[in-house]
Amino acid sequence: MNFMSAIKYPIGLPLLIIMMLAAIALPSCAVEPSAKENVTVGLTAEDFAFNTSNITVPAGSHVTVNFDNQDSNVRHNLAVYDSAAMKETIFKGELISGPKTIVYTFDAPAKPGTYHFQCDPHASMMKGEFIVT
Ligand SMILES: [Cu+2]
Repeated sequence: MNFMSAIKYPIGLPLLIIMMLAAIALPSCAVEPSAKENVTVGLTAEDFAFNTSNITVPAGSHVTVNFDNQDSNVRHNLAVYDSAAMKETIFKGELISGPKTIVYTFDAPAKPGTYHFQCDPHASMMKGEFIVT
């Protein structure tokens, strides 16, 4: 063993360990999803009706819904399901009694498609398409 290899080894081993750790850590950083798109939607409930019959958001976006319930002493909410059959719940907002506003936040489905939104207590009257593009 010459002088140089005796010197290199104690320096080289920690460096090798650092490089191995970096190799393990870096790919997991690389697959992190890019920053979510933020979307803000206004939704009003008045006279047992929503002010819109469709809400469109980008796939996987972070959705903020400014919900305004204008019906005095009536509880409304926003809930999003895979379909009107409600097999899969995407988001179920807290019921609020009007007149009151609430801010709901949730993530849109990653898969584009036409989903369903409604007010849970009045689903037959208050409903629409939740479209993910
Ligand atoms: Cu309602």
